[in-house]
Parts: sequence; C-alpha cells; structure tokens
Amino acid sequence: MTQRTLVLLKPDAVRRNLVGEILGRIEAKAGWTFAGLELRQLDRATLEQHYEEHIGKPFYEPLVEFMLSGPVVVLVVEGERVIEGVRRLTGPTDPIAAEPGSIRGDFGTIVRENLIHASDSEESAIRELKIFFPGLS
Ligand code: RTP
Ligand code: MG
Repeated sequence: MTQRTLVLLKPDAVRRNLVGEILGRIEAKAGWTFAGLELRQLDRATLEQHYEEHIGKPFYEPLVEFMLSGPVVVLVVEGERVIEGVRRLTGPTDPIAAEPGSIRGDFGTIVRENLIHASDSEESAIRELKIFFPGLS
C-alpha cells in the first residue's frame, strides 16, 4: 500500500545538525522516496492549523513558540506503509520512553523538543499534507 506522510524535523533537530542523520534513516528504508523537501521558517497561522487538536492544552503555547524558534525541515515521504513506518522510526512522544534505535530514543530527552513530527494516520496525513504542500497533486 503506497502512501504519503508529512514529516517535520523540528527546530532542535536543525540546530543540533541532526538533519542528515534523521533524513538518512528515513531515506534508507527500501522503496521510500522524498516527494517534497524544504527548509522553512513556519508562521503562527500554519502551526495553528497543524496543531489544531492541541489548542487550549497547557503545552500548546510553548509548543508553538518552540516550533517558531528556528527553521524546520518539511518533508513528504512516499512509499510502502510510510505512515506507520515513519512513526515507528520516530518512537513515542516522550524521548526517555522511546526505545534506543528510534530517532527520539537515540537523540532526545525533552518531551517538547523531540526532534520530529510524523502524521499519525491516513486522515492526518491528508490533512497535514494540504497545510504544508497545498500544490502537491
Ligand atoms: P507529533 O504530533 O509532533 O508527531 O508528536 P506526537 O504525535 O508524538 O505527540 P502529540 O501528542 O501530537 O503532541 C504534539 C507535540 O507536542 C509536544 N508535546 N509537549 N506535555 C508536554 O509538554 C507535551 N506533550 C506534547 C511534543 O513536541 C509533541 O511531539
Ligand atoms: Mg501528533
């Protein structure tokens, strides 16, 4: 089942020069390709749409401030079962709970600064791809 998913390498990943390492892990999976790739400074309106489900939660404002704190890599990954696949490479939200071998498990310690976002379902992927790559067919 070929799918597309939206991935963000968060400002901490860019600041810590982990972009190559993280892209390499995703790119190395058999048959997966990058259908879009860009370094981009996000704005508040985009983040409000992207993190819509979290508006009003205590971590929402600090999360948005963090996501505005520097450029992110916005990435579209295409291939066999990429939605589940990238989530598994990423690991759970809390990097301390994430298995070593996962991106968050290998490089993260802080829940907010957990290096990477990846769409969590087909429905989320479609919604998020429209926000970040409205021109993608
Ligand atoms: P993401 O959406 O970034 O892929 O991460 P996720 O599904 O694993 O986590 P989610 O629950 O959707 O939360 C989105 C992002 O908000 C930050 N967060 N901070 N308690 C906290 O301080 C807290 N909880 C979540 C993280 O950056 C998380 O990835
Ligand atoms: Mg999420």
